[in-house]
Amino acid sequence: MSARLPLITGAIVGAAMSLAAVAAQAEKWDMPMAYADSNFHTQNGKLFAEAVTIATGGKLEIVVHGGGSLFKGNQIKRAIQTGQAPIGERLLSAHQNENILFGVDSVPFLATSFEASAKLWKAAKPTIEATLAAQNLVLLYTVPWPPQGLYFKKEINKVADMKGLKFRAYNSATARLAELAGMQPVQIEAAELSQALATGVANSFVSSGSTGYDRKVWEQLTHFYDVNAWLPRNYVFVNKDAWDKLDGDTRNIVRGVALMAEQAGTAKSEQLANWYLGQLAANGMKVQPAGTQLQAGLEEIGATMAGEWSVKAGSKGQSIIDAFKAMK
Ligand code: PCA
Repeated sequence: MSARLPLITGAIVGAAMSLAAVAAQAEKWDMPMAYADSNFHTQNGKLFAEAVTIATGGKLEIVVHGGGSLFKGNQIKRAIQTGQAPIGERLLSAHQNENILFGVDSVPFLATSFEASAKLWKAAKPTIEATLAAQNLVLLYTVPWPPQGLYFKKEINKVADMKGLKFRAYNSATARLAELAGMQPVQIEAAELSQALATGVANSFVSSGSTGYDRKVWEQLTHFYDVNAWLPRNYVFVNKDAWDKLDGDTRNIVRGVALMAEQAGTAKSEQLANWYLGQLAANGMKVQPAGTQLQAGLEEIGATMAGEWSVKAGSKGQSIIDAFKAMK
């Protein structure tokens, strides 16, 4: 009996030591996200975080901070690159002014449905992933916003009717669209959109039904034109140094959960797209397709922008477009 005691004691001490080792390795990652807590991207990000925490047995705990509460949208990429936060989510095309390739999903009328958006992403992903890797960032997953349409405070029948409006932009492509339509662009994060509309800083914008719904824009605006111009993506990414500190098993778990988050988030976006438009209408907005003249004018602007994008994006951009077109 007594001879076995040291063995048992040894086992207990051993177990306690390995528990202590696990506790010492446990990591907590803060994850800044730019959009409202109620937004579907943020909800999806929270599920991703929770699933990682569960699947790693608490070894890696991810805590989401939505609504730009930890870092504002336009600060998130820098915060991750400099290691102020290990993981975050941002609108990919917001970095188009830094590298034109990041704007591949915001070329008007290039990919106008969920199906086309998935193909375009498949064509672009290797290049985007490599571009991020060169910036010390690891791409985890992306989810598209529903198709982009135009919001106004009056009826718009042709591009000329937009002249002089103050147009809220969320990246350089949307600012360029404003310029080409004779409007004044003003860069505003979704988190500040309601206030910008209420104070008259902006009186029009392009976005999904999702953001119109999140920001209750029916309180100021009256018309939505459902033009399906493009489907921009949010992406979730990790600082490479933080990533390299994880052990191989944990990295595999994060990769697996990210894959499911991409599928779930994309399905949600598609499921909700028309529901959001229904909500805009239920709250009094006139939701309709663009008339023929407006559509033709927008397509002309789109063609100009696609040409400008191609010139700037050079051969890397051309390979993406060629790969995308070959999938059709
Ligand atoms: N909502 C975001 C980006 C695209 C979208 O649908 C926004 O308006 O900021």
